[in-house]
Amino acid sequence: HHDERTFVMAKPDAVQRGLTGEIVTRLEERGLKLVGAKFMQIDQKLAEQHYGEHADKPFFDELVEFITSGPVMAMVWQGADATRQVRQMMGATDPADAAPGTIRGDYGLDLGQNIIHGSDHEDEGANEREIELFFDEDELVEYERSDEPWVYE
Ligand code: YYY
Ligand code: MG
Repeated sequence: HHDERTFVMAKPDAVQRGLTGEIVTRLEERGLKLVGAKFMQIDQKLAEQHYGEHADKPFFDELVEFITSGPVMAMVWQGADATRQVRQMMGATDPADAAPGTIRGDYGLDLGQNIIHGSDHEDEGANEREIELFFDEDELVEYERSDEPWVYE
Protein backbone atom coordinates (compact mmCIF):
# COMPACT_ATOMS: atom_id res chain seq x y z
CA HIS A 1 0.00 0.00 0.00
CA HIS A 2 1.22 3.47 -0.91
CA ASP A 3 -0.44 5.45 1.84
CA GLU A 4 1.99 5.17 4.74
CA ARG A 5 2.61 8.56 6.31
CA THR A 6 5.65 9.72 8.19
CA PHE A 7 6.64 12.83 10.10
CA VAL A 8 9.68 14.76 8.87
CA MET A 9 11.20 17.98 10.08
CA ALA A 10 13.84 20.28 8.68
CA LYS A 11 15.58 21.23 11.94
CA PRO A 12 16.64 24.79 12.86
CA ASP A 13 20.12 24.27 11.39
CA ALA A 14 18.64 23.21 8.05
CA VAL A 15 16.38 26.27 7.94
CA GLN A 16 19.23 28.64 8.86
CA ARG A 17 21.52 27.07 6.29
CA GLY A 18 18.98 27.27 3.49
CA LEU A 19 18.61 23.51 3.18
CA THR A 20 14.83 23.30 3.59
CA GLY A 21 14.28 23.31 -0.15
CA GLU A 22 16.96 20.69 -0.71
CA ILE A 23 15.28 18.36 1.80
CA VAL A 24 11.88 18.88 0.18
CA THR A 25 13.38 18.35 -3.27
CA ARG A 26 15.04 15.07 -2.33
CA LEU A 27 11.88 13.59 -0.85
CA GLU A 28 9.76 14.93 -3.70
CA GLU A 29 12.04 13.55 -6.38
CA ARG A 30 12.08 10.17 -4.71
CA GLY A 31 8.34 10.00 -5.40
CA LEU A 32 7.15 10.62 -1.86
CA LYS A 33 4.14 12.92 -1.64
CA LEU A 34 3.98 15.98 0.60
CA VAL A 35 0.61 15.96 2.37
CA GLY A 36 1.22 18.48 5.15
CA ALA A 37 3.66 21.26 5.98
CA LYS A 38 3.99 23.87 8.69
CA PHE A 39 6.75 26.46 9.09
CA MET A 40 6.83 27.08 12.80
CA GLN A 41 8.77 27.69 15.96
CA ILE A 42 8.64 24.78 18.42
CA ASP A 43 8.01 25.81 22.03
CA GLN A 44 9.49 24.16 25.12
CA LYS A 45 6.42 22.04 25.82
CA LEU A 46 6.12 20.64 22.31
CA ALA A 47 9.87 19.95 22.20
CA GLU A 48 9.70 18.00 25.46
CA GLN A 49 6.73 16.01 24.18
CA HIS A 50 8.30 15.31 20.80
CA TYR A 51 11.55 14.11 22.34
CA GLY A 52 9.90 12.54 25.41
CA GLU A 53 11.59 9.20 24.79
CA HIS A 54 14.94 10.92 25.46
CA ALA A 55 13.90 12.74 28.64
CA ASP A 56 16.36 10.84 30.84
CA LYS A 57 19.31 11.07 28.43
CA PRO A 58 22.26 13.36 29.19
CA PHE A 59 21.78 15.22 25.89
CA PHE A 60 18.07 15.98 26.47
CA ASP A 61 18.38 19.61 27.61
CA GLU A 62 20.70 20.49 24.74
CA LEU A 63 18.40 18.73 22.30
CA VAL A 64 15.36 20.70 23.49
CA GLU A 65 17.36 23.92 23.41
CA PHE A 66 18.50 23.25 19.86
CA ILE A 67 15.12 22.26 18.45
CA THR A 68 13.52 25.41 19.94
CA SER A 69 16.39 27.69 18.84
CA GLY A 70 14.85 28.75 15.53
CA PRO A 71 12.08 27.96 13.07
CA VAL A 72 11.61 24.48 11.65
CA MET A 73 9.65 23.09 8.73
CA ALA A 74 7.40 20.29 10.01
CA MET A 75 6.08 18.02 7.30
CA VAL A 76 4.10 14.89 6.60
CA TRP A 77 5.20 12.75 3.67
CA GLN A 78 3.26 9.84 2.23
CA GLY A 79 4.26 6.85 0.15
CA ALA A 80 5.13 3.18 0.10
CA ASP A 81 7.16 2.27 3.19
CA ALA A 82 7.56 6.03 3.74
CA THR A 83 8.89 5.87 7.31
CA ARG A 84 11.73 3.49 6.58
CA GLN A 85 12.51 5.05 3.20
CA VAL A 86 12.89 8.52 4.74
CA ARG A 87 15.13 7.11 7.48
CA GLN A 88 17.36 5.57 4.82
CA MET A 89 17.54 8.88 2.98
CA MET A 90 18.40 10.69 6.25
CA GLY A 91 21.37 8.46 7.08
CA ALA A 92 22.79 7.61 10.49
CA THR A 93 21.92 9.78 13.51
CA ASP A 94 25.52 11.00 13.78
CA PRO A 95 26.38 12.75 10.50
CA ALA A 96 29.98 11.64 11.03
CA ASP A 97 28.77 8.07 10.46
CA ALA A 98 26.16 8.86 7.81
CA ALA A 99 26.94 7.62 4.32
CA PRO A 100 27.61 10.15 1.57
CA GLY A 101 24.46 10.49 -0.49
CA THR A 102 22.29 10.61 2.60
CA ILE A 103 20.97 13.96 3.82
CA ARG A 104 22.96 13.90 7.06
CA GLY A 105 25.99 12.47 5.27
CA ASP A 106 25.94 15.24 2.69
CA TYR A 107 25.14 18.23 4.90
CA GLY A 108 26.08 17.52 8.51
CA LEU A 109 29.22 17.10 10.59
CA ASP A 110 27.95 17.31 14.17
CA LEU A 111 25.65 14.95 16.08
CA GLY A 112 23.87 17.78 17.85
CA GLN A 113 23.02 19.56 14.59
CA ASN A 114 22.00 16.83 12.22
CA ILE A 115 19.70 18.68 9.82
CA ILE A 116 16.63 16.50 9.72
CA HIS A 117 14.21 14.52 11.87
CA GLY A 118 12.19 11.56 10.64
CA SER A 119 9.97 9.18 12.58
CA ASP A 120 11.69 6.02 13.76
CA HIS A 121 10.55 3.04 11.64
CA GLU A 122 11.65 0.65 14.40
CA ASP A 123 9.29 2.30 16.89
CA GLU A 124 5.82 0.98 15.98
CA GLY A 125 3.34 3.82 15.54
CA ALA A 126 5.91 6.59 16.09
CA ASN A 127 5.02 8.07 12.71
CA GLU A 128 1.31 8.48 13.48
CA ARG A 129 2.02 9.68 17.04
CA GLU A 130 4.38 12.40 15.80
CA ILE A 131 2.01 13.44 13.00
CA GLU A 132 -0.76 13.81 15.57
CA LEU A 133 1.46 15.86 17.85
CA PHE A 134 2.20 18.43 15.14
CA PHE A 135 -0.85 18.38 12.87
CA ASP A 136 -4.62 18.32 13.08
CA GLU A 137 -6.14 15.82 10.68
CA ASP A 138 -7.74 18.65 8.65
CA GLU A 139 -4.27 20.14 8.05
CA LEU A 140 -3.33 17.08 5.99
CA VAL A 141 -4.28 17.07 2.33
CA GLU A 142 -5.44 14.08 0.30
CA TYR A 143 -4.67 14.26 -3.40
CA GLU A 144 -3.14 12.28 -6.19
CA ARG A 145 0.19 13.28 -7.63
CA SER A 146 0.08 13.12 -11.42
CA ASP A 147 3.23 11.01 -11.62
CA GLU A 148 2.03 8.30 -9.24
CA PRO A 149 1.32 5.84 -12.09
CA TRP A 150 4.98 6.29 -13.09
CA VAL A 151 6.30 5.75 -9.58
CA TYR A 152 4.21 2.73 -8.62
CA GLU A 153 3.47 -0.26 -10.89
O1 YYY B 1 16.01 9.41 15.43
P1 YYY B 1 17.34 10.14 15.33
O2 YYY B 1 17.17 11.64 15.22
O3 YYY B 1 18.23 9.58 14.27
O4 YYY B 1 18.14 9.88 16.71
P2 YYY B 1 17.61 9.69 18.21
O5 YYY B 1 18.42 8.60 18.81
O6 YYY B 1 16.12 9.56 18.25
O7 YYY B 1 18.04 11.06 18.91
C1 YYY B 1 17.31 12.25 18.70
C2 YYY B 1 18.28 13.38 18.48
O8 YYY B 1 19.04 13.61 19.66
C3 YYY B 1 19.30 13.13 17.38
O9 YYY B 1 18.80 13.47 16.11
C4 YYY B 1 20.44 14.01 17.81
C5 YYY B 1 20.34 14.07 19.32
N1 YYY B 1 21.34 13.19 19.97
C6 YYY B 1 22.41 13.78 20.62
O10 YYY B 1 22.54 14.99 20.63
N2 YYY B 1 23.35 12.98 21.25
C7 YYY B 1 23.21 11.64 21.23
N3 YYY B 1 24.14 10.88 21.84
C8 YYY B 1 22.12 11.05 20.59
C9 YYY B 1 21.19 11.85 19.95
MG1 MG C 1 14.63 9.18 16.89
